[in-house]
Amino acid sequence: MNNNPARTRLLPATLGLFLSLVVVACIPRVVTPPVSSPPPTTSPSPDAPTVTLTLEPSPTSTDSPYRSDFPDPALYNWSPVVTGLEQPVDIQNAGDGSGRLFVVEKPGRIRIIANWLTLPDPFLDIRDRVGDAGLEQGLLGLAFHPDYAQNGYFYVNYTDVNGDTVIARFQASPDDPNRADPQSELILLQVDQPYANHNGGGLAFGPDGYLYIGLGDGGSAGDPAGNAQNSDTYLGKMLRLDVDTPNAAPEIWASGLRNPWRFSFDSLTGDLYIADVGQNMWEEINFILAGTPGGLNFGWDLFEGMHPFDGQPPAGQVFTSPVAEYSHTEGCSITGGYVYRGAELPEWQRVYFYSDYCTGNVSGMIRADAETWRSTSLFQTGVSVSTFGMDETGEIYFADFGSGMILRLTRR
Ligand SMILES: [Ca+2]
Ligand SMILES: [Ca+2]
Repeated sequence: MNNNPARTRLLPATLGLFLSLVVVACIPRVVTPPVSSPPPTTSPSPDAPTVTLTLEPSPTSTDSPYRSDFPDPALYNWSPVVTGLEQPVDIQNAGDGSGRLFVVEKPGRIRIIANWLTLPDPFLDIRDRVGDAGLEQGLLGLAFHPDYAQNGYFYVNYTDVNGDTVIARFQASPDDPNRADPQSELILLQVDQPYANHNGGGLAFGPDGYLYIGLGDGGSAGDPAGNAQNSDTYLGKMLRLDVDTPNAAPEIWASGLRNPWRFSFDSLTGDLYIADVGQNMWEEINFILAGTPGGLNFGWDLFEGMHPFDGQPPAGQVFTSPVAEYSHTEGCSITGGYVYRGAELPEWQRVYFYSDYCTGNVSGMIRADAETWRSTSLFQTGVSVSTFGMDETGEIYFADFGSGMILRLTRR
């Protein structure tokens, strides 16, 4: 797979815990829009996606983005919070001061954890319109409007009974903060899915107030239709949507993605981390510094991770390479997480947590300096880590898909 040893130094999985995997991104890191981006159009429609090249707000933090090492993981536990949820795939908070966690169950419900207990009645139940036959199908993502406490709006990403992607808004009940009306659905976007897999599924509001939507390449294997590099489809893209303007069309924010399974914004800096699931050999993490214009191309399917995959890149086209990758000797399906920004474990500040669904290893990634990222395996959980989540105070959690358990990082 054309692994260039000058670019990466990969350690075999048998070396076990606590050995650093150092990945230095030497392929030119791109902070300008690709030269071959199509120009923005003035009449966006779902069939003619637009590419937006506006500048994001610059980060306001003066905190250093760098750190040189990790805390000793032996001093920490992942402590069970609740168990018994059904196929949890997302964990979110409403940002409304309630302290609740909202867990997305793949078959089509959202459950509430309050005071360390799962409430018996779901927050939302839309199993009647969710198709979840495939492993990668179902109710997949949730994001709360930044003004949720005032307007009660939240957004979901699911595959419907036809297997197609739906992005929809719902509203919490004005009478009961623990219930939302399934009939309040307002569909904002539908995207045809040619295959059952690679539906992406993540949602997150960016520091610009837009809703970001992660979509996979449509599925099968090897992106047979070339969707991720085709600017005429939303498949294989990161979209962003102005949800506060009625009938606004989504914009293509970034392209060249295979199946982004969990992306998140650093809650302090606004930096964006996108974990993209690999095909045959390489799992990857992409990083976009806050303030970077849209229009980046992350390479799939011309590249898998940092390695050529299928076809010759067009002359003049520039690609943004991942800041970290690992091979299928160490896992098989990345689960992206969050940069820790909580208060209880300040020694974990600036560490980005991620995992691998197949191995259950929870890893951390840090920026050692402007050019160097460092990753290390931290915890061997032995379970299927389907998603991470953060509560309102920035403490970090993950979900075990198999047992339906939610666990929280705590000091021993
Ligand atoms: Ca699909
Ligand atoms: Ca890539």
